[in-house]
Amino acid sequence: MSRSWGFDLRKRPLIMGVLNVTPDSFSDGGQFFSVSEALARADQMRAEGADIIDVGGESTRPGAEPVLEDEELRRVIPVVGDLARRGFRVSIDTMKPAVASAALAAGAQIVNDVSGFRNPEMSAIAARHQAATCLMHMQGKPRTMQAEAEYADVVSEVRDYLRQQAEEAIAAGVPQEEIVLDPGIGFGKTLGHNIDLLKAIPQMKALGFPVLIGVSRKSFIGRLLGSSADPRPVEERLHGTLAVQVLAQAWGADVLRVHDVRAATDARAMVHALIASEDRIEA
Ligand code: HH2
Repeated sequence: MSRSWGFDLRKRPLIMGVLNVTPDSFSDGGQFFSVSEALARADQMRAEGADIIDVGGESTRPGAEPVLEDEELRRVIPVVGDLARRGFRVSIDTMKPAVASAALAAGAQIVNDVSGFRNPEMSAIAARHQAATCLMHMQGKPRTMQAEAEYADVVSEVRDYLRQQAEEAIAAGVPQEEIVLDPGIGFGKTLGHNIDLLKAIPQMKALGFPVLIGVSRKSFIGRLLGSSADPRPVEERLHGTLAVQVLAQAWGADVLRVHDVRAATDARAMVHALIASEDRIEA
């Protein structure tokens, strides 16, 4: 299979289902930590309509401790290999070149790097495999990023960073038509920054690349539904998540990264039916 995002000609956003093979992810840590639990979860997400499964072995939640390379490999490679053999479109969520490389060799199609290829080895690996990529903006590192969330103009800083990372990746030989950009909602951003970036999806798209948005169950939703001191718990953020995903789709997001696949595909279908042009509906 070619290494591509496989964009839908009907122009609906792709749904990327989150598969965290971790003990400590912020909303589902420990739930899919064994290979068999992870595979069962992937099967369920595919049955619910996920277009891509995003496999991650290191939590990037604020404050998370880094995971050693061997441990990350041990968590994700058996899962990636099994899913790829069974025809899933798999993305590998990692910042580590060795993990990206092993996952691509095991059949992953897409490298999803929350640091946006800060490590130039990532571009070299993606170029060697001619892989599809998601380049995300993150300020700082997960362990400390929320303490460092400061920008003069968040939209232009994030946009300039993404443009620069995309240019560097292309210069290194990463296929341009397979690059997707992501403003990195919740990664070194305050509540206000997240809102500004979501409203700026059309400006991000103006860079000429598809845009991925990941808001599922994130803390800014908990804080908007409750308060900063008393946020809505993570398992009660689905309705808020869907509202944001609906708007992101209407504003032009091309990929939505979600935990609740059935809810997301239903919402996607409704938005598509209501706002798509007629030729798209018939396509
Ligand atoms: N968010 C998370 C992880 N990876 N990748 C992209 N491209 N965009 C995102 O917004 C994004 C991402 C964080 O969510 P989750 O995987 O559920 O949590 P954790 O990092 O704790 O495993």
